[in-house]
Amino acid sequence: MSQKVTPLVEAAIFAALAMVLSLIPDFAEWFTPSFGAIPLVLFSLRRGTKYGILAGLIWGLLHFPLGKVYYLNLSQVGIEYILAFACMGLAGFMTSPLQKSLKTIKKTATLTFALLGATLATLVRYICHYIAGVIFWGSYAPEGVSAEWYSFTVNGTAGTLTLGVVAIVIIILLKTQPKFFQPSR
Ligand code: 218
Repeated sequence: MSQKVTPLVEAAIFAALAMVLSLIPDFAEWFTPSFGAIPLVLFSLRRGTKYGILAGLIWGLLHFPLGKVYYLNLSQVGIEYILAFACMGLAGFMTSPLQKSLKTIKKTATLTFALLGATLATLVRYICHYIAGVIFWGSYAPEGVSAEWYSFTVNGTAGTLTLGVVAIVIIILLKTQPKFFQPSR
């Protein structure tokens, strides 16, 4: 396959994988971690920000034909299903330092860069959900709870749990398959 299409094909595959994991039911309502973030962050670390954002966009857009969008209004959907998912590609900021440190067998540096990328991506995504939560989801807050605090607890918990599951998989993959982060073409 031509060198240019390989990362594109991978972007489509990893976006599809992310979407399949997004079909896991929300067992803890909005507190549920986003399992789809696992393949998306791994792919972004492997291929960088440009392809990561592309895969994030595809993942977000796949929610529409599958009828998995929680729709309140257009701006909310734009923030939460396009912007927020695209932001997951920001893990790719760490691709170059990660790949350099993998060449030098610096284990701690390698792990730090990978986890930094995962943290950046998850943080920025859940800041989008926090903002959307304050503006659009405030009426769902329990009696006496402010929109800000409600959105912070809900999206803070979901974001932290998401980063947790992503971190576990990154640690395992760096130990067992470090070559995943060093594509040969
Ligand atoms: C307080 C609150 N409740 C619900 C939402 C909506 N939300 C949160 C997280 C992730 C997603 C994308 C689909 O998984 C959505 C729509 C919110 N932002 N804030």
